[in-house]
Amino acid sequence: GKVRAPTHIISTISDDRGEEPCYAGVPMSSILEQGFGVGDIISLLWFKRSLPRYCTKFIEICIMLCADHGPCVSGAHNTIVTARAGKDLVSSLVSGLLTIGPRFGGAIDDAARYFKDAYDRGLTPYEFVESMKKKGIRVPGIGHRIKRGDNRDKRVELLQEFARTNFPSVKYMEYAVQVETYTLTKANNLVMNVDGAIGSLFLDLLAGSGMFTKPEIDEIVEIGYLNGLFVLARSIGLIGHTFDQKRLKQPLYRHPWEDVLYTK
Ligand code: Q5B
Repeated sequence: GKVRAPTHIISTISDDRGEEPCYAGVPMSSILEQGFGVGDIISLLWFKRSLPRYCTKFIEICIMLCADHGPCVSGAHNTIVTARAGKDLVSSLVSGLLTIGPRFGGAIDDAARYFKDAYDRGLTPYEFVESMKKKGIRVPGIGHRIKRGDNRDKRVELLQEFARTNFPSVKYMEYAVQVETYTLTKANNLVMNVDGAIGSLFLDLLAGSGMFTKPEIDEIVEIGYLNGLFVLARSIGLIGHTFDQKRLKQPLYRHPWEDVLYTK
């Protein structure tokens, strides 16, 4: 019989060998015929399944709300400086993306991991926050440089509002809100941030949609899919900042001496 030569790559999400490309087995023409949006495409390519409309809508809202947050945040700042140094689009984009991490935008996966672990183990918000403090770990998804208890992040409110109306259950989000209530008693800047809102709500999406088994949820949280939402979303804004600087013909950036403390 025929002997198949061993392959060097295994791929399970897409296939371009036929008449038309397929995402998770769904042909491109069917994707267009069914009016799929970017949330559906993410569902197919990241989760390898079609998710219900409220889930894909939630994914799209995350992308829209995280697309940009002004020129002063870490990612945009790097992109602007790089574009002004005369570098190309991809260099400017990746220099901004490289700032995404545990402090800036890349706390979604850890927020999901820690909120899930604490909620599933039945820790009270007090026990959770104080145990993190003992370990010297900042609670991912909590804290913001400019948002405060009396100046909440509108994006967080919008995500919560959507989920309260459309999700079957928001138990992880409610837990994160209780955590925030406790952290706010410690300091006024310890609000739930957009990473915390997405991290906790995605746990509710995974657990409540009935589309994932428990081992699948554990694997998604362990591998860490969710920072991908911020990376994808913020790329839109970072590309915009690159074009903006080029359009404005901005010169090489040099930080002013007056804004540096020179000391021994
Ligand atoms: N403290 C975000 O810190 C920030 C604490 C905490 C316990 C915490 C900090 C943090 C976790 C990571 C996270 C996502 C670095 C943020 C984002 C996207 C963005 C960005 C934008 C966009 C801010 C003052 C005191 C210290 C700290 C304590 C702070 N956070 N304790 N748990 N989580 N959060 N990141 O203001 O006793 O004085 O030593 O790491 O979720 O990135 O818009 O800018 O869309 O672009 O620099 O929204 O919260 O405060 O470092 O001076 O700390 O609070 O231990 O206590 P800050 P610090 P002490 S959303």
